[in-house]
Amino acid sequence: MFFQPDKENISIDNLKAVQEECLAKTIELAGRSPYYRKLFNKYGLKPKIKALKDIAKFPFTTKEDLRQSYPTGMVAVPFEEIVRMHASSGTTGKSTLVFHTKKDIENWAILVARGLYAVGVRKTDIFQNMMNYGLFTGGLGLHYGAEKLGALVIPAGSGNTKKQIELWLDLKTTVIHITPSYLFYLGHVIEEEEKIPLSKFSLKIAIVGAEPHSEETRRKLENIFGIKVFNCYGLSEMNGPGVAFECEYQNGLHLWEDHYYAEIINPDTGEVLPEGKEGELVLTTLAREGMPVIRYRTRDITKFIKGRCPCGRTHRRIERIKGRTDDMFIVKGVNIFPSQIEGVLMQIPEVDKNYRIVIDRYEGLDKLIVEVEVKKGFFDGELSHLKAIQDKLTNKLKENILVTPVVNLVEPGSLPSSTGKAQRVIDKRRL
Ligand code: DLL
Repeated sequence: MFFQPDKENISIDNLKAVQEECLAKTIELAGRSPYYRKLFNKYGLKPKIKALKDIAKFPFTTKEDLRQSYPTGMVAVPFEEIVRMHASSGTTGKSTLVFHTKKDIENWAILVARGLYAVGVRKTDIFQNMMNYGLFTGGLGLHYGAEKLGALVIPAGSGNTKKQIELWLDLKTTVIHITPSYLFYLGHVIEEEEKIPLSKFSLKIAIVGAEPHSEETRRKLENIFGIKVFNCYGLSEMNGPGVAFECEYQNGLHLWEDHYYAEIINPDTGEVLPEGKEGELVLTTLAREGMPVIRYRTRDITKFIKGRCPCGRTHRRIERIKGRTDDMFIVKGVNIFPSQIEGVLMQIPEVDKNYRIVIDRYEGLDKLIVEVEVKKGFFDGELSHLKAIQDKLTNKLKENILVTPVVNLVEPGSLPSSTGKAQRVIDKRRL
């Protein structure tokens, strides 16, 4: 049993009091790191706050600031207190490093265990962790959380798909942790290559995260595997997975507010938005010792869901991440998030498990190409059948994104697949 009612169902007033106390400690501690000490001096800020609203005096921290303080400029405790380091999975520039004390690792495991329990994982479960172990936080983060809960953890890592399936069958895995794109790929290999009936698997739950995905994708994965799929959000700068987790109601992700102070801002102006408005999530660590981070701009777009969750947890829920401010692309002047395209595709029964978005420019005009894998049965040699699917997809996409795409239908398994975070958008205008 891993449920902390005194913390998870805490009254709003008490939660605010906890946040105020922890925020004061965090600001004081952050002032001991070389990066924040210099920053506070520059702005004439005292590392002290009296009330939660005082956080507004402090500037945002960005990915670039983390890079500038590479490697250890934000560490706030004597270095011998640090027991673990992780890094972000960024593909450009220097990685951003995050350092943890023993207590930080323990707290992170507790938050993950809370989330796992909330979606129904128990001590009796066999938990196969299909995320990459190493600098990436998806492997060790969920590993420690699932162990804390008492489940049997199989540290399978990502990739090596045939071995994964073998372990999955032989050990009667009941819960997996995986990216949504890898789960689609696994489904393809099981059905089309290994031809194993899904009834042979004991799977009940998949925890998915690490990349944006739509509600339609969740439903499609649930139908393919006959399981429940739950969303887990996090980022390495804030430990990793487990910042926010769905509960059994699948209606938003509870953000653990005793460990993170959350704000939603207008990404263009930095203005803090009223509750319920969509914008960029900004997070402050409230209990981290090794590397406190103040007002970190996640670049993730979401909003708070108003009202209480029937599960009784009082920590506010965020909507699933719509995308990242830097994932949004503009075609013919229209702003589009890949998740909008995914949401349309995954509702259409003829669509199989993978797709890709290519943006190009011909004779000065933007062209949006959507490549879609179509289920095998529809490649029956009748061109008119394919044309009908193509027209349906083009019209549905146009209704939703207001741009007419070129839809290319391809056979299942023909688009590049991923065992980690998928790269779905190729913007040739930037190449
Ligand atoms: O992806 C941590 C993680 C691992 C989360 C496993 C969940 C599960 P980073 O590599 O630092 O850390 O990437 C963080 O990934 O800012 C989001 O843009 C995106 N992301 C993470 N989880 C979700 C999610 C991990 N559930 C970045 N939905 C974040 C949408 C997500 N996007």
